Amino acid sequence: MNTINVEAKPYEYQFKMDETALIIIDMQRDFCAAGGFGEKLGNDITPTKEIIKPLQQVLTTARNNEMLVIHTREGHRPDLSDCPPSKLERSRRQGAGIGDEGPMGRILIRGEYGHDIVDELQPLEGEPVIDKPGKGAFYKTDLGLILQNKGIKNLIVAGVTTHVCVQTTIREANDRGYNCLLLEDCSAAFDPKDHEGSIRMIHQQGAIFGWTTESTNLLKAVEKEEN
Ligand code: TIU
Repeated sequence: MNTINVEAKPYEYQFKMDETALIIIDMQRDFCAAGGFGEKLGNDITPTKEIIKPLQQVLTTARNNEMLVIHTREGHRPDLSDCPPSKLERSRRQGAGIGDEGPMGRILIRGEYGHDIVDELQPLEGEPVIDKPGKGAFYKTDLGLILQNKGIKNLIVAGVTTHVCVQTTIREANDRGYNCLLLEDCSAAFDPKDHEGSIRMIHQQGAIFGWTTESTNLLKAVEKEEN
């Protein structure tokens, strides 16, 4: 397989299609729709909704090129037995009680409508969906095992929110030896300042945690390879 070169910060990101996974973090209704966890925490969900369209384009390109696509969802068992009491207590104090009834079902609970991925980015059959109890996608999941078994070395990362689950996952991946590329316009935080700060933290000091770029740069690089 040929090496694909993507214009990125702080310098060019290189990957081979068969050694790379697109990982889409927590594009759940609970973070992108009214009445979900994100909104109940006191946030404006406009930024998380806005990335659905560009992310759809990246997802289509990844699928067309047979890149491994992995989806994650943050959430808990209906009996909350996998939810740390400290997390539960803080969510309740903030008015976004995990497990409370909302307009899309119980908040952040597996199997509920609000916990699932938005219609536009629904996984295809066979694409791994990682259900995670924490912010990081590696913590208490089989993500690492799947990546290892599939010979993955690079992660192209998108989703929500940039400063919470996306950044936590990139930090976890970095320590495990993966080269991560964050798609800036396919990830979002509720407050743009948190989004911008995360981008800077990731690519600073010579890609201390990884690289960042706009999705158009990725699509351009892949298109060049296709021709
Ligand atoms: N609160 C917030 O910004 N995010 C989360 O709680 N979870 C994820 O980022 N998925």
